[in-house]
Amino acid sequence: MPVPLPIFDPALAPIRDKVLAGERLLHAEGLVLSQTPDLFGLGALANHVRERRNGDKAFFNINRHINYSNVCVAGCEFCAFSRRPGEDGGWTHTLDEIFRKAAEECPPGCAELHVVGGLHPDLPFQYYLDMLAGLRARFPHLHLKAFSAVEIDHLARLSGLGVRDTIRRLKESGLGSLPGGGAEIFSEPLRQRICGHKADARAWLEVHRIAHEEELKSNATMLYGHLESWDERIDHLERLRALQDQTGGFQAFIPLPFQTENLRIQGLKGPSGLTDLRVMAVSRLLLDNFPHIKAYWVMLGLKTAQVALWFGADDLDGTVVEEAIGHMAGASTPQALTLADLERLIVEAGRRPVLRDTLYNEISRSSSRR
Ligand code: V47
Ligand code: SF4
Repeated sequence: MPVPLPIFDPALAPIRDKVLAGERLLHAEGLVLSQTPDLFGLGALANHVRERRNGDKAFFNINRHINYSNVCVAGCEFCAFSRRPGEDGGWTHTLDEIFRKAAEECPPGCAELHVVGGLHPDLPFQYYLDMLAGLRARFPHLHLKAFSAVEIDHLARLSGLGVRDTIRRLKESGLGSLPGGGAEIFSEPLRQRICGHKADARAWLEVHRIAHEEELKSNATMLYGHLESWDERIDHLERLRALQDQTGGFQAFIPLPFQTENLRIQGLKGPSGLTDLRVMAVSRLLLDNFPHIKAYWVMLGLKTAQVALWFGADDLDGTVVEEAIGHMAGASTPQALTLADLERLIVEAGRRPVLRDTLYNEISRSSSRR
């Protein structure tokens, strides 16, 4: 006898039955979810899946972001972070500056460096290898989650090695996993319109496939709230789900709400809080083979991230420390949260805080206080 979940939209009833039976939802059912006026019914379905997978846990980690350079040749319409080569406001850190940031500006108990940057036209491949090797030698306890699929695609062209050998060389130098950035929206015409000068959907997915084959875990994102339709959002989730069926290498999906300030593309409002929750819930329901859904507090805002823990999300990301991509585009959240801040947000939301490492191993609080 299925457990009744509180829904009032009759259109959700057959979907509820499938969710309770653990059956896969189809594109058309995703569209029903996207349109239902019953936001709480949708949330209850997503929460059911979230609790079936992760109970009442809400994961978080102690990490630091490092952006080695914002110089980028891609010129994506939605990016406030990047600068063209030679343009005012561009920066490229030396390796010593990167090592100093890792040495001096990591919170106590830090377990992860999240390292990403623009598509720099002429930093040599050796810079990236030396960065990883230097970080690994100095901070062997830190997991290096670095370089989005778009950067790897760029490095593969720059080095002439191809994607697989590029990933192998990076892994030999210390790469621990790939972050999920650069996925944006896979729909070909829209991707062409907003970020046509970087890896296309096929290339993004191929980098992750190869990374998984090379035994690296990775994350996936979707940028939403700009020009995309629900049809395109669901198509994006389905392409991720299909790859995950084949490789099982994705850990977390992170929906990224569009931040609207200082962009080439203008006049867009970005998603409402209700859209944020709806996208979170639909993602949890469609991505039935993803272990985790992350409510990235930097871009969602702290309040929405808390509520999202009841709409499918089971992770808040981490302490972050220094963030440029969202904040240069107008994110109004703090630069950093402490461990205590994250725990308080989670407890206040009625969930159980669980400190994790990048690969979702649980870390006891006492061992994190080094
Ligand atoms: O790749 C760029 C996106 C990404 C905007 O893997 C924007 O654990 C919103 O990928 N509005 C970087 N988003 C962030 C990212 C990420 C963050 C936290 C955790 C993980 C993970 C990954 O932000 C970029 C791009 O897709 N982005 N501009 C903007 N205006
Ligand atoms: Fe460059 Fe990434 Fe910004 Fe696009 S989103 S312009 S690839 S830094």
